[in-house]
Amino acid sequence: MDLSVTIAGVKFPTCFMNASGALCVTREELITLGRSRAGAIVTKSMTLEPRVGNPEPRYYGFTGGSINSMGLPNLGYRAYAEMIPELTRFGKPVIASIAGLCEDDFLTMARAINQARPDLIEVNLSCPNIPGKPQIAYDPVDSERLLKRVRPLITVPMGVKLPPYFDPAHHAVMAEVIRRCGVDYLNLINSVGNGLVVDPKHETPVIKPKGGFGGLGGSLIKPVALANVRAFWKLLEGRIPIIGTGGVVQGVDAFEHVLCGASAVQVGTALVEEGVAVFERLERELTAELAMRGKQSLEECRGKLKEL
Ligand code: RRO
Repeated sequence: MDLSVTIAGVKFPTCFMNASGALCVTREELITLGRSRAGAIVTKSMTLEPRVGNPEPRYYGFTGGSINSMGLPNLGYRAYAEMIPELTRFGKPVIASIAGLCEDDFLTMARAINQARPDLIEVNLSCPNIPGKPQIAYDPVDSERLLKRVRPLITVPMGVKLPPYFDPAHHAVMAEVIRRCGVDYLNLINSVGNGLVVDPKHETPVIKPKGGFGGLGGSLIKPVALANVRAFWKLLEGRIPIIGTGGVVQGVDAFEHVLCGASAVQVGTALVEEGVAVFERLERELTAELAMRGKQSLEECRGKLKEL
């Protein structure tokens, strides 16, 4: 089965790739993604300066999902800019994710990373884990101002990574912001921010930063991810491609994302838990899922959720 997809004019050899943050901080990890069956190499969200991130433990996997408060550990944008030419040689797209700690950081990084020519640039407006910094995308005015300043600096396709929204009114407001800002694709969703997982045996949280609060991922967030993919797909009338992220653990999860409107999917928790072998398994499972339903391609399924 051909699982290749095209997003904003860029061809991906398969629809499965890593979610930013999962096994994509160091050069070694990025090269491992390059050599794997992943359909793209997505970098960790980068900041102006290198960061060690929040204190450990800062990731915890459990039945049904994960919680993280990594705090943007990354090598700094200069290191990723230098690496991009090497990463583009794997014959799959490179997505450079940028996450400023203030608006001007996004502009500086957009200019420099654009010069390094990744295949796409993803503007992360949804990191939930920096103490004292709210998720930008929960403020539509800030989001629009930032995107309108960044947009002219980026000449490769520009994507935006959004957090989950939980109310149709918020979907509607953000869809208009996205429409007005010349966004080439959306990535939905980032982790479900500021959950709290408790270890009853030790009577503690399972991670250290922020009193145990962190972003939730994995199977437990799939319904939230699907709802956001579906809501934005409908509001934007299928005109802006969507990468679905959240709860992709088995092939059928990717099929559900595609039915809701996703063109491709990203894998976070399942990649961290299983390693890069996850991509081959997901391809196999999705191929079987499509074949069983007599589907010839992903395209014929995209957005075709049958409402009751
Ligand atoms: O590094 C993180 O703590 C982090 C980021 Br930047 C993000 O966008 N989403 C997430 O769950 N963790």
